[in-house]
Amino acid sequence: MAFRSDFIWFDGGFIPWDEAKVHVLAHALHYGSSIFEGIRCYETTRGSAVFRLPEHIRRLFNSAKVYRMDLPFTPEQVERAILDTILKNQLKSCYIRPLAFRGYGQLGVDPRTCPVQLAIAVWPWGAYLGEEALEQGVDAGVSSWRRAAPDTYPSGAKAGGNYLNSGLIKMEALANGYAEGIALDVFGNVAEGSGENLFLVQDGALVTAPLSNSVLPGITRSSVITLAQELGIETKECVIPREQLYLADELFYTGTAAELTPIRSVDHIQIGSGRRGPVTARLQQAFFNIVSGQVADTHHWLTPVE
Ligand code: PPE
Repeated sequence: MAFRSDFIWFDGGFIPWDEAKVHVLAHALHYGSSIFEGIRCYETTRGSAVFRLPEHIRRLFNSAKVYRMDLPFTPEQVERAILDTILKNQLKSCYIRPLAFRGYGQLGVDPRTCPVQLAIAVWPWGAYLGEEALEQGVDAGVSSWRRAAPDTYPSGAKAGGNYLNSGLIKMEALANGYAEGIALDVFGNVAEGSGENLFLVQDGALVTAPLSNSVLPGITRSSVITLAQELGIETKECVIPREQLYLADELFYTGTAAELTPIRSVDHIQIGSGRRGPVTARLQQAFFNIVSGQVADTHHWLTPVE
């Protein structure tokens, strides 16, 4: 389906999709001063529901706090606006993109006099790396571009500017024939994909990089850790040297857009059996069972749209 819907929520009200425009001198266009979220709304057996909405809103406000950005709405207002935007566009399932940015005011690096604006768009978005990737897995390559050092662009804040780096990683991966890249951190240890966290399965245990290795505190990441613990799978957050990627039994990406996508090769080296492994399959199943409403939402991860 097309990348659009009918209405965008912009600074407190709805406007038609095609009218959601900004001035070319908006601060964010020049200096990357935006923060955003990516959220999914699923069609469950009991109606549409948003996955981990309060956690995404909290991360949005956390990103704003890091960048000293005062959002002109409360978390409750943003939550209501997101649900209203889904309803207004009459979508049963969709991707949700709240975006806050420094708008048109004074130009120059100091953003303090620029108004902070907030927009919410929703549109249908299928499998991020392709429908068959969820089953077959994707080919990935370690990027020559590193994630930013912790004291440069903080990876704990989901800021627009961070995605200049993600774009370099993604474009290089595609140019090299991979579906996605894997970025190392400034010390050469494994960080994450251009828009996904990364998990290894090694000797039955689940391993992912700690937040100190330049990764986004992914909400899918935290959900997968919870699900693994419930399934009795040992989980560890520890520093992952590059070669451990090749030696893993299973590898997969997690993210709101990517959900749980297996990785079948890294740098043309086959991972495990070269197809989705059993631990990945179990976790995928547990995840999709919840977001489809097929099992009870015991974690209270779903916010009904109506
Ligand atoms: N790392 C990065 C760099 C990242 O952008 C995402 C989400 C994640 C990890 C996973 O976080 P979470 O969604 O909370 O599990 N990437 C978003 C944007 C993707 C895009 O192409 O735009 C997303 O998945 O919504």
